[in-house]
Amino acid sequence: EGVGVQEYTALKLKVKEWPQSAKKIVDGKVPDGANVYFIPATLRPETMYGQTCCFVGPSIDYGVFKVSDSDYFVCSQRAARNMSFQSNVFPKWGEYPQVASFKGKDVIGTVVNAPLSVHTEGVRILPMETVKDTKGTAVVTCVPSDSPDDYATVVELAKKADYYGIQKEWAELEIIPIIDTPSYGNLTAKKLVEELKIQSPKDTKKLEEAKEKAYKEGFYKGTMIFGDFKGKKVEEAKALVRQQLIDSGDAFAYAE
Ligand code: A2H
Repeated sequence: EGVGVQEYTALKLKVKEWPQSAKKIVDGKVPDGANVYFIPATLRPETMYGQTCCFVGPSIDYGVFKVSDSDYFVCSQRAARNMSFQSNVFPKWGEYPQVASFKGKDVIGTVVNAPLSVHTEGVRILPMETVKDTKGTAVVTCVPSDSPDDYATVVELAKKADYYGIQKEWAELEIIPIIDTPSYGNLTAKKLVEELKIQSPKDTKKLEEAKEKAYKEGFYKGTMIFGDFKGKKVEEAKALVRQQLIDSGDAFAYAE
């Protein structure tokens, strides 16, 4: 935002199962047996234990980009281009071969594996109307315990599952406490959404306030109560979880 660089952690969520309707997107374009990953960009890698789904913008254009013979990434074309000028993703500088394209709404219901998430059975790709295609990768992983936007969105999706064309239970995976904070307890986002009486993901002004409060409180005063760095301050755990994800090959640095 503004001047300076945003240092994201780009996470690799491997597709386990495409819905029938999405199979044609990759059929004949991605070789059988190759891995396809949705790539959300996050500023809160220490919260990845609590992923319950992953969001795409339903009307946003996405691409499938070839990284190697065995690995393909899903993100916005803008993000793929940016990645091609960072040395850690594509083999050739400035090249980001695109093999397929689709709209977010075409892949709703896809099951992906979310690294570190307690939901090891996989999580669903779901729609989020407020995803912007002008920042990050236009893929947003959902951590409703700590992100007010994510919490408000899963509540909305479960409430109007039919309208969004999803199964209600896809939006209702268990939300586990990951970080304890002095002011908002261990489900910071839920607490703030309720306290500020946020009714929907479209309450943008209140959500902005909630986001600000959650971020400050979580980052500066939070303590990990889950995972390998349980007991450590969030300020310290953030870099440790990020490095662990990068070392295991489940994430990479992405800046813009
Ligand atoms: B964060 P910044 Cl737990 N459109 O990750 C909308 N939101 C986007 C996005 C896009 N194109 N790309 C990334 N984001 C979200 C975790 C998280 C995040 C938690 C708490 C707060 C939080 C789980 N979602 O962000 O505008 C992503 O959600 C609040 C700032 O580039 C990413 O980190 O500063 C964050 O917004 C990036 O926001």
